[in-house]
Order: sequence, then structure tokens, then C-alpha cells
Amino acid sequence: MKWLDRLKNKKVNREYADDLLSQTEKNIEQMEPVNIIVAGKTGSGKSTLINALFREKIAETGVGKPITQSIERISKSGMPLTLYDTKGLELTPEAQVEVLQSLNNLIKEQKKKGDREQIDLAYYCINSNMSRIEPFEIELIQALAEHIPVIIVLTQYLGQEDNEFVEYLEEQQLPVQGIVPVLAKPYLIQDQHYIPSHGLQELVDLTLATIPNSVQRAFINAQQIDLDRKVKDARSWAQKYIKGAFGVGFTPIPVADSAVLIPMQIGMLAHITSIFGLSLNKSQILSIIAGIGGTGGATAAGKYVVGQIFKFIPGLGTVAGGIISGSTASVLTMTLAYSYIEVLKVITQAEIQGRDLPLVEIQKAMNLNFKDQLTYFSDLLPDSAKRNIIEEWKNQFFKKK
Ligand SMILES: Nc1nc2c(ncn2[C@@H]2O[C@H](COP(=O)(O)OP(=O)(O)O)[C@@H](O)[C@H]2O)c(=O)[nH]1
Ligand SMILES: [Mg+2]
Repeated sequence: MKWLDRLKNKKVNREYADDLLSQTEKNIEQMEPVNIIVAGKTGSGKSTLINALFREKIAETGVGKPITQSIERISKSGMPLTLYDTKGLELTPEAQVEVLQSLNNLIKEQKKKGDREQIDLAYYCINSNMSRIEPFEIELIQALAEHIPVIIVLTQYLGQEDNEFVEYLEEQQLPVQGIVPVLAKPYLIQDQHYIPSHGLQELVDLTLATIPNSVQRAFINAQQIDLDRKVKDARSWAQKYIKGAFGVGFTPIPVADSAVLIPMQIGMLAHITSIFGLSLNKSQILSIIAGIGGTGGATAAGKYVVGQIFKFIPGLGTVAGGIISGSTASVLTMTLAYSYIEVLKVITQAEIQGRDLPLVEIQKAMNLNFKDQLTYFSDLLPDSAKRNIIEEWKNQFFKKK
């Protein structure tokens, strides 16, 4: 267990991990959550859809709270998402009326409570193998659509032969944003033969095109289908943030003073984690930090680079205290941000496949990514002297391991 020794060794500061976790939590609490009604008959596939679409099998692992006879509120701490699951639609006409009234009340009540509470969207689930929609379901969809956008999810959709039902539904001209055929979970035909899941990406796209801007970030966090979207969002936030923090030019940064750079980098990583949406634990974070060499690797890198710049560029050495130019600090911090994002993606992919990524693998992934991204970003540095210094540092730094 060499990696564990390395983590125990004082090179990795555990407080960084605590800070990162608590700041991530705080960021998520401040995010405006996305609130979605998931309606449809029992057995239509609501829970299966929810577990496939969102992180952490939330239909199973989330906290369910019955708020009326027919509506259950599902949420989970660390996820900026509230789901309202319905039941009883397949029962008596009385029960159906109860569902409709409860949903109407819910929408009104939540709206009164303000932006954070109001319902943003409804998914109405219909089992595509039923090949029919009841008048009552049409009534319910119309009632919902008077207040909020509705997407029809045609669940358990196996393929072409169901197209007639899609056409039929489209002909009904229901007041919905769209009808999306989905197979949320692979379908076992026989032995080892599966129909792969499909349609979830289309559902994510239509959802993002439908919900208000203020809850886009929460939805991107909570969903687990479009990882590239998470990467893209996290990257573009990091770019803006780093530009803002360091300026594009040559604002001097006192890197020798890690009291400035480390909290800033921890804050940045926490923000990235909250955009991406991943419940990391402390040991995972420690592995990530260890992967770039311990004490907030980018800062260690910064000190080294500054030292070398002093050596190689006459004149700069006269600056007291150790100062790094804004552009070099940007490059190192951007490297940190981008490699961290890539590692979050790797961890998420493993999690979706039900694999627990060993900590040493996380550490290796971070190490590799940091190296690659550094090459990429240092090419953006304005002068070749700095590029060479970073390249030389990289060679030494990664050789040691
Ligand atoms: N293979 C597969 N089975 C599904 C899918 N959706 C639903 N099912 C099955 O249909 C049954 C009812 O699904 P469930 O999600 O519990 O429906 P709910 O009552 O609406 O929450 C379960 O046995 C699911 O495994 C799907 O996309 N793929
Ligand atoms: Mg269910």
C-alpha cells in the first residue's frame, strides 16, 4: 500500500480535502435546484428512467417523502434536484382525479414558494408496449401543460415496430415539448443478447432546451448521461475564472506565498466539482491531490518555475519575494483545472459502470492528465523561455515518481 503511505506522509495536506468537500457542498446548496414531476402509471418505468438519467440511482438511494396520497417527493443531499413521483394513475377514476388535483395544487403551491421551489418541468411516462394512451392521461397531460412544460417519455421502447404508436401520439397534437422514445435500461432478449439502452441523450437535449437558464447548471450536475456537457461547462467556467483571477497579461502573483494560491485553487476545484456533479469522498480527493505531487501540485510547480525563471532570465531575479507572471500562473492553474475535470470524468464513467475506481488508479489518472495538459497549456505561454522551463520542470518532476 505505497500510495497510502504517501497519503499519510505530510506531503498531502488533509485540510485541503476537507475544504474542498465543504466548499463543494456549499456551492451546491447555493445552486438553484431543478424540480421535476415524473408522472405516469405504475409499471410504466418511472423509477427505471430516474435511475438511468440521474446520478447515484436516486430513485433507490434518495430520501422519499410522501406529500400526498399520490405524490412522493424524492431528493438527496448533494444533488440539486427534486423529483415528484406519482402513483395511483392506473387505479380507479377517483384515484386518477386525486392525482390530477394533487399535481395541480403542488404546482401552484411550489410556485408561491419562489424560484428555488417551483416546478420546472414534467416528464409524462407512457409504456410504449401498451400502444395506447387513455383519455384520462391526455387530460392529465393537458392539465400539466397549462402550467409547466411537459415532455412525453415513451418508455421501454424496443425499436421500429412501435413507430405507429409514436405517429399516433404525434397526431394527437398534445401541448408538449416533444415525445421521446427511450429504453432506459438495456433489454434482455435471451441469454446474453441485449437491446442497448437508447434515447436518454435525446431526452437530456430536449430537457436542456426546455428548462429555464437558471436551472440548467443543476440539471447538468444531476444527470449522468451527457458527461461531455459536464466537461464543457466546467472547462468554460474554469477559463473565465482563471482569466478573471490572473488577468490575461502579466499581473504579478506572489506564488512563493502559497497562502494566496492554494485557497484560490481549492475554491476553483470545489466549484468545478459542483458544476460537474460528483460526490467525491475524502480519500478520492486525497488521491487526486497526491496525483499531482502533494502540496497542491500546481503551487509546487509554480514555485519551481519561478525559481527557474529567476535563474534564466536576467533582471527578473531582482524582484523580491518570488513573483510569477499572470500568464504562467494561468497556465499552471488551467492545467490543474483541466486535468481535474478529466479525472472527474474517469471517476464518473467508472461509477456509472458500477465500478469502484481504486484510489491508486485515480492518482495515476491525475498524474497522467496533469502531465499531458501541462504540455498543451505551456505551448500557450507567450515566450519560449518559460515554455522550456516548464518542460524541464515537468521532466524532473515526473521522473522522480
Ligand atoms: N429492460 C428494461 N426494463 C424496464 C425499463 N423501464 C422499465 N422496465 C421494467 O419495467 C418494470 C417497471 O419499471 P419501474 O421503473 O419500476 O416503473 P414505475 O412503477 O413507473 O416506477 C420493472 O420491472 C423494470 O425493470 C427499461 O428501460 N428497460
Ligand atoms: Mg416507481
